[in-house]
Amino acid sequence: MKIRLFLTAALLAASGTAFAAPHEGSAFIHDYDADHDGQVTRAEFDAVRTARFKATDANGDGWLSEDEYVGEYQTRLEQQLAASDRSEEKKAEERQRQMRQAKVRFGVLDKDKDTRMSRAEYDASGTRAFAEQDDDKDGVVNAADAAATRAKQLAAQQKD
Ligand SMILES: [Ca+2]
Ligand SMILES: [Ca+2]
Ligand SMILES: [Ca+2]
Repeated sequence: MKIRLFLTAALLAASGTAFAAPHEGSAFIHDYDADHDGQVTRAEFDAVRTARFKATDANGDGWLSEDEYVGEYQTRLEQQLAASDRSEEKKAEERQRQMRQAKVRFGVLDKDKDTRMSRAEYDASGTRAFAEQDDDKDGVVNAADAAATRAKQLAAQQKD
């Protein structure tokens, strides 16, 4: 709990956009569009990722432990859930699902399985996330990219 409080404070300091209500489906643009022009350049994305890595690395040792990684994710998830108009029951389901996925994700990203994530492993995950969002691969994520990505994710969810 202490770590979460610390992270919340750190994130508030790092990002003024953290508490605005994200429109479902454009959370990526909401999170990374620092100059609020409605699109996310790779430079904007990298700047937020750098700040986030620092905020996530609660003990400042240059590595992310699973607790640090999952704790930072949960802080952001709770903000998204708080801004969502879904029922409490749906939110509880979503929270459980997302937290499980966050742990799985940490395990996948920690490629050499030394139970800590290096900056290089973190950056590789960022590069993949950006590429996934940038549907037309022009190096900028705009509303059309976000809508296309969202449609694909929904289709994938309906499959399982
Ligand atoms: Ca922008
Ligand atoms: Ca650390
Ligand atoms: Ca694009």
